[in-house]
Amino acid sequence: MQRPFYITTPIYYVNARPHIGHAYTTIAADVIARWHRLAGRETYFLTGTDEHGSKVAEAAAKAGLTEQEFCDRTAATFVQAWENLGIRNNDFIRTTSPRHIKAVRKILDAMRAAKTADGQDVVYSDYYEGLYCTGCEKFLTEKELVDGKCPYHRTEPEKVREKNYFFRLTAFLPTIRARIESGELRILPEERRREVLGLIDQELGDFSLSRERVTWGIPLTFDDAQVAYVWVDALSNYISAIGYADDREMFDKWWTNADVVHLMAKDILKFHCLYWPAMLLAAGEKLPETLFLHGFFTVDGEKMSKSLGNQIDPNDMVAEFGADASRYLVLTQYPFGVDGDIQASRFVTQYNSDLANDLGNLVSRVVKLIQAHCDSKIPASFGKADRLDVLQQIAAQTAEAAYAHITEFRLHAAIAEGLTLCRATNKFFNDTAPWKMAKAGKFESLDTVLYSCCEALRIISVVLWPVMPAKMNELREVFGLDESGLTLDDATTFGKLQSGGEVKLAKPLFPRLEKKKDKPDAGAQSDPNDKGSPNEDGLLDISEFGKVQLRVAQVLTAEKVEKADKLLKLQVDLGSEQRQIVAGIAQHYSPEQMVGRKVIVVANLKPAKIRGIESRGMLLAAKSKDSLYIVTPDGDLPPGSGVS
Ligand code: ME8
Repeated sequence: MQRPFYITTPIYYVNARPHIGHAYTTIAADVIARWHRLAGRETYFLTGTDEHGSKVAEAAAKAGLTEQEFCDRTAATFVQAWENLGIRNNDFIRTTSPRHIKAVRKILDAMRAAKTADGQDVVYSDYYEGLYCTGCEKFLTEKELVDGKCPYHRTEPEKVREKNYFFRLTAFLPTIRARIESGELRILPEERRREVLGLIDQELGDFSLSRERVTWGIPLTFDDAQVAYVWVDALSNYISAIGYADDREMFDKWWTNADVVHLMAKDILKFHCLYWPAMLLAAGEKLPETLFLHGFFTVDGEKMSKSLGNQIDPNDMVAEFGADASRYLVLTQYPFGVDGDIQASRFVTQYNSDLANDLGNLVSRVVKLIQAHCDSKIPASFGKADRLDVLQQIAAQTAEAAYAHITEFRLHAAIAEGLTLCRATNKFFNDTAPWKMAKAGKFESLDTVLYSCCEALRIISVVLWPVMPAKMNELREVFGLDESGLTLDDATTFGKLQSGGEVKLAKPLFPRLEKKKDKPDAGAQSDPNDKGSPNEDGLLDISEFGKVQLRVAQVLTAEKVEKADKLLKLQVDLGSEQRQIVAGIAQHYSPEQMVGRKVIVVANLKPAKIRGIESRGMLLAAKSKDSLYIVTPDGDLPPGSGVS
């Protein structure tokens, strides 16, 4: 009997709405959990929200809400986002819930009572003086600062001196090192393991486990003037959700006797790989088996940030691609474990090629032939067909190979196994050309080929189910199958599909998506209420770009357009002529700011009417979600000068 499998994601801060970074880890954990369930392993999957700390209190005050109201509101957006993405977590833990608070108080008591091997108190009181960044919820060292500021939040940390309780981390580091080196505590990937061992070598100090100045937190059991440090509070979620406070049976099942995996990105390595194991050792509990720290990704080459406006909202992705394709797209941008970059402009092309074409189209073609030549019933196999051996071989090993990847956290490789089988089935279908068999009256061969395609698709429906559960259920329904036969075992033999059942496909599995047309952006021809969209290919022929005439122009007059709060009407001097341009920039520039300014204009556009006003040209502007900046030549050029 395999031990039960318990997998967690970080619990996400509630001071931001869910973004694609949170979705990435949560989808990955869901895929891993679903695979283990397919393999028949008892599995528990936990996610949740991290709701205490001064950052949350500040955000709540800003929003004019009590802390709890604020937490309730944001936690609900996470619950909803995960539901929209088809995440099947067993539980959702919130750090403001009574069961969590109870568990934190219990672990605090356990740590307070603990002694180190040489008889010292694990928890001791002392003064702490340091530079505290509320953004990070942590003290920063002078070394970490850049120009005196926090490198992440670009704010100056506060100088703070307060009485704190400290946790004697240093006493546990040798044990943690030994457990990591023996493999008892697996830290993956290898690069992260080395990083942790390197941190231990740096002779880290003890950490402070309480805060005097913070009020939105869990009061210490032994000093209610202090609250638990947010990381002590947050890390405890992994056990508070599974009965640590008052359900030992549940706790033993999912912790003491389970295979525990914490999944996260590498940003929170120190807390998980050192603080958390030390806390558990102090409390006399076993350590998690595995910590997997995947990479951090950028979006279009830039770090994701609210201020840059480049955070992708998973709900927007679901609206555009559906839950399953979103899950697929998010996980297939780069290998799981390393750092990567996500370019939303590639999503439509990839969706069309992998899902609409390779998979969806294959299903439609197979079903069409079955409807035309097999009375809409799954045909019988007559055992032999050209090239069938190759397909059978690939198909029979796909599921086990994919699961083996999953056990080593190679999610991209597991998904690729499914796609490889899909492409092999396409090749088999194209090479054997069953439509020709039908014409030639070779019905046994036709039946065998079509049966084999159905069977390969059945296996694909299992292998890709963890990443695209709803769509793979739809695929199974085509052959009259439901979730009951959905097991790893079922996918390891070729030939299990019963003949004779009805085949029906109501609508294409993955309808092709149209690439969005490039819409004009902030300039005159655009409707400023339109969000605009990038060119999905991202690639333009040089000759196409050469058609665009860009000119330097000088703004002569500017005025607001009545009843259109985003529009300015500009008269511009283009050197050889004067023109009127209506531009969607009024929320970023006042008429006064525009007069006299040199701008770059797209000069060879057909005249357009915007709110009934003629506009002949567009202004170039750089923009992110909330900001817009007019592009101005870096030098004093006369109006009419060319731009290349
Ligand atoms: O750190 N690339 O919460 P958080 C990959 N509350 N993953 C990303 C990502 C990106 N660009 N951005 C975010 C916290 N993530 C604490 C955790 S746990 C006891 C407490 C994911 O809201 C990734 O999983 O800042 C990362 O570790 C997590 O979001 C950080 O979420």
